[in-house]
Amino acid sequence: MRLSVPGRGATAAAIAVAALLTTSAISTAATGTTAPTRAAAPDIPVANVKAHLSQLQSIASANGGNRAHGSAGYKASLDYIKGKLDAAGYTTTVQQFTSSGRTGYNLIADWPGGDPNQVVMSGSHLDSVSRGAGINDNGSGSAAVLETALAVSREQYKPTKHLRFAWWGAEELGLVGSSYHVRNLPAAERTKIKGYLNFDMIGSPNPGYFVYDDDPTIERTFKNYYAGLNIGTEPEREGDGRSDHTPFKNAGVPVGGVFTGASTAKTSAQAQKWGGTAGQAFDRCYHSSCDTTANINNTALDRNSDAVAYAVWGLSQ
Ligand code: DTR
Ligand code: CA
Ligand code: ZN
Ligand code: ZN
Repeated sequence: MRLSVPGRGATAAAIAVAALLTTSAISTAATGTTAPTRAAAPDIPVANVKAHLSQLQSIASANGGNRAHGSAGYKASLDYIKGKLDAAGYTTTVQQFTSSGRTGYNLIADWPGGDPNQVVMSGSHLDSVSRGAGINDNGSGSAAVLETALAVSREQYKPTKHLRFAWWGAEELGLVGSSYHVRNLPAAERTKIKGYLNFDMIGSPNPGYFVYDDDPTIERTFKNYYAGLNIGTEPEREGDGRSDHTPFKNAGVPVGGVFTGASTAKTSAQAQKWGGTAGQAFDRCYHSSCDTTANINNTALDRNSDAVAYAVWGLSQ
């Protein structure tokens, strides 16, 4: 679901304009001056996102069925993501912590370049609950953020701001990894983060399209993306403060994100607006053993993966 600047009806002229817009500046023939322009976000291939989900599923299956904090499945998930990022030219850092007597890890990946005093950060928790593989919660966010980071590398994107990506450990134990990270950030580093975008459950099988109503600029960015697809969104209300954006928000960092719903039932008004099944949970496999690769709505995953890229591009230039 590419949302190109000229609109989705791709005429030859629109394609030509889109091509021009990917350059850093265009000269205006009339005045001879140059106007700064914005690079269009790429269409994230949902097949690539799904391939990462298959890998996370295989990792869980080979390690007792889950990717929970302190397990071999968690560490293997982290190594998988880190390997892809290292090969793509990221500077990666593994941050270790202890929770409930077990070692946990956050993975931080910096894309070299951009203004170090203006950081745009995107993150997802990588741990599952112990009951299952955690493919919607939260392989979905983890894979979409990974594929967006890989798209940055493929395009050799040179944003004005500095891009950072994160995969958090032990979210399911109470936002442990992200809280540890924020607590250990020096104040000077914290204030450089101009926005933190969170992606936790973005491919629910009976999806809703929820946008966090936190920072107005970030919220507007996601709403614009959905407006371009003609999809009405709703503010995220299923337990505000229940994911890794909360420690950032509490530290004064502007936050935002999207979410497709957990155990709350879809109303009939929502089913009319978004399709799917009224009276049924957005994710009937939430925190269950059936949260496997079968527990993903491809359309929602595709739209939200593209929303990640749209926001990362849009907020970094
Ligand atoms: N943090 C969740 C599920 C969850 C519930 N409400 C929200 C709102 C926004 C993102 C996520 C969630 C979990 O990992 O279980
Ligand atoms: Ca896509
Ligand atoms: Zn969860
Ligand atoms: Zn989650």
